[in-house]
Amino acid sequence: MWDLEISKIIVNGFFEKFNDALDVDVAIVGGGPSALTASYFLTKNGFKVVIFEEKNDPGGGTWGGGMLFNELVVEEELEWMLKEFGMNYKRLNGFISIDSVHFASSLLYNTTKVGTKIFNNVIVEDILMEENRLCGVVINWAPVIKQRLHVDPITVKAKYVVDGTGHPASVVQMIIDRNLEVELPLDKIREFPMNAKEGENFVLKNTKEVFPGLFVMGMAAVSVGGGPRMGPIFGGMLKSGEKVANAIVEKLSV
Ligand code: 48F
Repeated sequence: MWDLEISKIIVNGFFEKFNDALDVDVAIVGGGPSALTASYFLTKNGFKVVIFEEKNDPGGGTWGGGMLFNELVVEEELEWMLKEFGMNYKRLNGFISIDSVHFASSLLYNTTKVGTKIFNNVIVEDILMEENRLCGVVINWAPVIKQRLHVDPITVKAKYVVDGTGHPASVVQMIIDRNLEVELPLDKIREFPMNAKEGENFVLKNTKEVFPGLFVMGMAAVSVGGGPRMGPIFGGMLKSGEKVANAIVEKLSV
């Protein structure tokens, strides 16, 4: 019977992937552009990477371009990475213009093609710690949390965790909420008004390990460091993801 066969294929396929994702080299929280870039380079280097994304559609803030005009901008110096991802684009006055749907789907295609596992509709609701170091994440189905169902989560072990949750920097916030000491220059997580050029420099500078076992990247790195937002220019997100990947590759290779 086809219907039963289809169900079995789905259930078995899912649990084979999921079982393998319970103990990984790197767990990335959030599936935005920095996460998709970081995971691509990490997986390509032979590490086991999982992304947990609370929404149905990973890609974060990429799909809508600027103000729903579905086009976005990247700095010209990142042309090499767009070529690596096989993207189509136009060069214009020192910038690159890309269709945002093409950009999002290319990032998703490339990272899943090299072997990154993405679990959508899964929320990271807490952190897993051992001897004052992050060693994993606590996950649940996003609808469980949204519907306030009283259901316990499960845990995933990771050598490194990366906060790619964007503006709220949710994983760093979980550490702060538990009164653990985290490298934070301001009184709380917050970003400053828009300034594309400064924001793009800031995101790269502040992409780093902020707590043992935890890196921040993308907009999370900006809000944790208190830098300016940059709007619909995405080169900083790509560079931030690549920087995290290089830093973790170096650490895991010793
Ligand atoms: O914000 P987001 O796109 O991450 P990013 O890589 O990129 C930022 C840009 O999109 C944009 C910008 C560029 O100039 O300013 O904002 O920093 O995506 C973050 C993703 O994390 C998910 C959220 O649904 C989004 O898709 N997310 C947030 N918290 C959690 C989470 C969580 N606790 N568990 C799972 N996913």
